Amino acid sequence: MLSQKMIDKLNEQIKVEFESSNLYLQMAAWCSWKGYEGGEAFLNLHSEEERMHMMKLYTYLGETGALAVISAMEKPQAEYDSLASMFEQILEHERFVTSKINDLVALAYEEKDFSTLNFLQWYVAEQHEEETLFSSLVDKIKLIGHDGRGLYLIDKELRKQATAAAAAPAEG
Ligand code: OFO
Repeated sequence: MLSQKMIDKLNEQIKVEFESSNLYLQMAAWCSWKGYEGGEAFLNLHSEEERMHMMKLYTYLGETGALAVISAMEKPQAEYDSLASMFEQILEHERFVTSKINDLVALAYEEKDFSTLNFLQWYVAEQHEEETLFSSLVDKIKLIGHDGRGLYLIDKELRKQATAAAAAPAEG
């Protein structure tokens, strides 16, 4: 059985994951608007992944007899200065998500809640993977540059990443 404090924090994380999903969907829409088809495909997939992260929390809360609560969402920023700055923003956002997961892990330790601690290990590994991915994309964008040809190559790289992610077996 989870403590009320843990239930509240897991519900806060549901909001964080849902907002991540909405943010990436909005970014996908901006990419589509700008003609970055690779970026759109890549961010659409990431939006779906974040929804799956949210659903894992929802399921865990239900399994432990707690009520999952869906909160009001912050409206994501609709327009971006450039593809490069958008990806820097994503990396910053993922670092924020990691800090929220770390807070949850710390609480689980403090409460000797080993079931939740075990459940959270998946998120710890996932955040490591996502920070590595986005940090390498930010580095690539810096390296390639953002003139017309650079943007074309970045968009191509994002299309490649989206295709690889779509072909990978679904996690869960
Ligand atoms: Fe990309 O963040 Fe979820 O966990």
